[in-house]
Amino acid sequence: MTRLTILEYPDPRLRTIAQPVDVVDDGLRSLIDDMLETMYASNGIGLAATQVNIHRRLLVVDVSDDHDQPLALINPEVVEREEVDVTQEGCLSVPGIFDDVERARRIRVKALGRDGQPFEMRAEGLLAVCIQHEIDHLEGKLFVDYLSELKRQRIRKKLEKERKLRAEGHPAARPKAPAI
Ligand code: GNR
Ligand code: NI
Repeated sequence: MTRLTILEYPDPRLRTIAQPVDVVDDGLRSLIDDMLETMYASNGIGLAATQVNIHRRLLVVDVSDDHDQPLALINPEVVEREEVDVTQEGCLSVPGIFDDVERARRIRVKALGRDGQPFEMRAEGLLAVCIQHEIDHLEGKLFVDYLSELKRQRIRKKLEKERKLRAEGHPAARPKAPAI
């Protein structure tokens, strides 16, 4: 198992549109395990392959308190959306920033599992939000894209400043938990 490096906004690689996975093999399963390890180590509830600079349609989620409900979705597709809700979101690629985003409250998703078999699932609440947030990553989209241009500009400047300070050897205090 390997902990992977998470790209951070405004890294342009986060804007890459991921390509479909064509074979689910041991190499892909090993990547899934590395992504789960990386997600848990960062206290995240989801991680998209895009965030670790792998531009394939693959995401992992686990919204359980005990980190015992890992789920991998390969080539995921939202096939139904019901109701909308506003939730405060965070992102491991936009550390320390939290803001409200409107998304579907309930969804049906089609995907392949880590065994390569197609499945369909229903999700609601935080799990539904998280899956939509991760699928956005696969499209090169970040939650800050839903905020105003002014907010996004402020966030970009703040993160660029922190990055510069870190490069100079002044690590800015960084919240470990991205999420709620
Ligand atoms: O850990 C995360 N928490 C979170 C909280 C609210 C809405 C979405 C998320 S996803 C985020 C991890 C992440 O950045 N996944 O891409
Ligand atoms: Ni994210």
